[in-house]
Amino acid sequence: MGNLGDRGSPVGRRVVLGMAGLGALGVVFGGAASDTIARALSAGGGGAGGIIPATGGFRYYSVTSSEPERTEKTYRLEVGGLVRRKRTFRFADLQKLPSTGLSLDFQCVTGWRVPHVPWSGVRLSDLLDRVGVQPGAKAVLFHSFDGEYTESLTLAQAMRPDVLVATSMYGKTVTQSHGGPVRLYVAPMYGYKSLKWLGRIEVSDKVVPGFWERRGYDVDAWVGRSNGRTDKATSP
Ligand SMILES: Nc1nc2c(c(=O)[nH]1)N[C@H]1C(S)=C(S)[C@@H](COP(=O)(O)O)O[C@H]1N2
Ligand SMILES: [Mo]
Repeated sequence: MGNLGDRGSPVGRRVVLGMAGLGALGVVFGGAASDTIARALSAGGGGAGGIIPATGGFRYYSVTSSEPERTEKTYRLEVGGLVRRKRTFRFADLQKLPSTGLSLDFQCVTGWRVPHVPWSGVRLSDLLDRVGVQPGAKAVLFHSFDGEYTESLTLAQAMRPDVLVATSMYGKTVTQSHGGPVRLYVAPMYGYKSLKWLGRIEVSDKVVPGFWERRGYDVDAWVGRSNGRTDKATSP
């Protein structure tokens, strides 16, 4: 994976139009390039070692054709919208906040599931408490610094204890391919809610359907209770 720059061209739209022609149901992703990267990672070439096994493990997904790069040093998380105090958090600022660990399954709506993934980071609720949520706030919107991907949660969902602004996965800083250095982990919902390369959080008066939700996936993405699927829940 080379130095591809900050923003790639979005491939999602093109791929989805192709899928519509097939009448298929399933999350589609960055196509051949992503498969190649996933194989490279599973072979250990991406420095991810054994954490992305060839089968039964994470698949690498991105709707952009290149990966955005932010290091622990250059990373910034902006938190704004309907908050009392707008703030920008550096990686080191996040590390100073109370840390929460969760070890729960990660399930993609296409069917793959990774058991017992150890995550840690700052609870989204703790972060929101720091900035103060204004009356009238009903939702939290997330923007990826890949420039394309978006997600949102209702405020009640965002305040759940199993929703993390994740800084670590398998005991190390979240890798670039997995959306590091900071991504969202929404434990009780399908993987598409767990936005990678988290750059901005905006507290809002309404939910805005995210990237895949504008393309047909459920906005309330509870594992086993949405998208017509019957998977076992990933979080109590
Ligand atoms: N920015 C961004 N976040 C994203 C995605 C994406 O394409 N771009 N894909 C989502 C989907 S569908 C899944 S299943 C997970 C995959 O996470 P992984 O690439 O770490 O396996 O990321 C989610 N977050
Ligand atoms: Mo997914």
